[in-house]
Amino acid sequence: MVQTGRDATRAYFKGWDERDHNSLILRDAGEAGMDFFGFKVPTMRRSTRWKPTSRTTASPPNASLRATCWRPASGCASRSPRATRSSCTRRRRTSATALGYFNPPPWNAASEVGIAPIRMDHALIYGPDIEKVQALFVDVLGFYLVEHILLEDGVTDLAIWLSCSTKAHDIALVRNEEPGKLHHTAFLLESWEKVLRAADIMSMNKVPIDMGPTRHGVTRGTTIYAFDPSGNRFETFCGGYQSYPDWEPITWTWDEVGPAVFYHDRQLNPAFLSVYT
Ligand code: M3P
Ligand code: FE
Repeated sequence: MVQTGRDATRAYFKGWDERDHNSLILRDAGEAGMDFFGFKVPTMRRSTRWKPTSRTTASPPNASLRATCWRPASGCASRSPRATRSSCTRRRRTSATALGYFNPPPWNAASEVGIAPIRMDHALIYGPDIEKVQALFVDVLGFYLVEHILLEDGVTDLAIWLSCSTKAHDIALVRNEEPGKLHHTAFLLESWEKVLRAADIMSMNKVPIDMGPTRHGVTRGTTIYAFDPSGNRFETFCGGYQSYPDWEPITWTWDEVGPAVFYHDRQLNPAFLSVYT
């Protein structure tokens, strides 16, 4: 990634084709994990009253709502250093891109350095109450369900994929007893070839690969998971399709959970599910 700044406690980065000042902030901490994950909104308007819909739970997601805060575009300070939280950010000041804003070439040297993801793509978080988090994201933040995997009972969700754009997902959630955990953050690559090239670069640099290169059934995305030196899992991902807000969600049943997550192996790797930060 391109480093775009540094201060006493933080380092700022972005993918080579991102226009904001940064999409990733790293800070020194005693443990791995994520402070917050931000979504852009068109205007800095406060969300109004909670209104449950038939598509979500009837009770307000108070705990989740409390965990969401609005912040001005310039303010990146986190109130709680460890909780996994989301924030909504208005468009930041336009920042320099590698290619510029006038008559740009399709790529340049910056887009060839290292794995060189285009941009931040999504995060996958773990927690116990998927229904309430889904209600928050759908009814309050305006996301829509793209895909979900059902548990053995055929009714309850094991995992959900939500989008606030035409990307196959902007955030995903997996049910887990322990709340407030990060499974991975994902960075977007242009093609399957770039995913393979990423695996080569990881091996050249002895980066511990967790899974892949392979393909997800869910989203049809191609993927590698690896760990950074702090122990956070990251994904280099090439998206499989585009989705739309009026899209009928895709359902994966429990008997097909293996190929839903890893289409070629057709089975889940227990360490993949149980290691999170
Ligand atoms: C993805 C994705 C899990 C599934 C992960 C899927 C943790 O990361 O990008 O679709 O079960
Ligand atoms: Fe992912």
